[in-house]
Amino acid sequence: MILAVGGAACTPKKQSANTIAENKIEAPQFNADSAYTYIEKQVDFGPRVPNTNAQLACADYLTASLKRFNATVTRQESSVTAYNGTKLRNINIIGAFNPDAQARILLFSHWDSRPWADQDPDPANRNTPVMAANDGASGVGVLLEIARQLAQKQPTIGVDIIFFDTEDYGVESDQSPNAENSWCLGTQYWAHSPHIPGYRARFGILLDMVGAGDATFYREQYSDYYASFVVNNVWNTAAKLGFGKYFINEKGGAITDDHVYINQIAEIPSIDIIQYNPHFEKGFANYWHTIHDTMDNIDKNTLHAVGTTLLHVIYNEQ
Ligand code: AHN
Ligand code: ZN
Repeated sequence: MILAVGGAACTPKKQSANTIAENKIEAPQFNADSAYTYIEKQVDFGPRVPNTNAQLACADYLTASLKRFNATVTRQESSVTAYNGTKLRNINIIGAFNPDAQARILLFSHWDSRPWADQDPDPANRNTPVMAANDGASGVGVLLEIARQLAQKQPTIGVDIIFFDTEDYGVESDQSPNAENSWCLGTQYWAHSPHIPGYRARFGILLDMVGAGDATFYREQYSDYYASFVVNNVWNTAAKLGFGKYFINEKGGAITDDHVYINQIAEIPSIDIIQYNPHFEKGFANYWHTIHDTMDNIDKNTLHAVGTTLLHVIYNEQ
């Protein structure tokens, strides 16, 4: 009963409105304005496409932000090879909170922008990079606000936040014979070569496209296959907090995303909170991978629902 307020009958002390009964820990308040600003800040660099100056500028911003929130920061830079043979500068940015704690949670999002708006209805736009306000920046913005909260109140458990690069350089199987494993290159690199050899976490949570007003998050199928206990935890927490209109407790799509490699290669049970509606033709929103993935679609209510749910999951982990 996460939101029950007030103490047991024998507790004379007045409790604050935020106090959570039944041994639940108090979670700090997620500030959606702050998360929104962190998204806007990334978008202001322009598309964060690998091998561009915007990539470098945004990497510096993300690194500096995590440092400002007192994380122990590792910037993991490498070269990865895209499906078409292009060498991509990959920059994974890792922030460790409570780094000495043995028990850890891993939170992650991709921060790169897709180089081509190949789903745009207008063929003239299909070589234009995506601004990636939702598909990239939204998850990072929520995690930066969580980082700010972690700096203010240390949870019992250790938390690692990873911003993965070069997620969105992939193609579908009808586009290239090399399409397999063409997505999530930064995550694949890290899963093979984690910043700490033998890195372990109790579980992982990926945020992907978590900022749009029309968002619904169904139970993604790889998440349920590898980590149903985490899906249950997150969706139950959201329901108790009153966010059931976003977190739909029904089967969603099976989506090849960063969490698949964290499950399969790093073997950390991990889930994907991703905007996907199995009742829509494309599943993804109609602005997905178009030039219309801009701040116009970002809604603070959705950021609030996702961020608040995550904070409760983090602070209730013993
Ligand atoms: C596929 O469409 C195969 N995967 C989607 C992963 C993704 C792209 N998430 C955001 N952009
Ligand atoms: Zn994408």
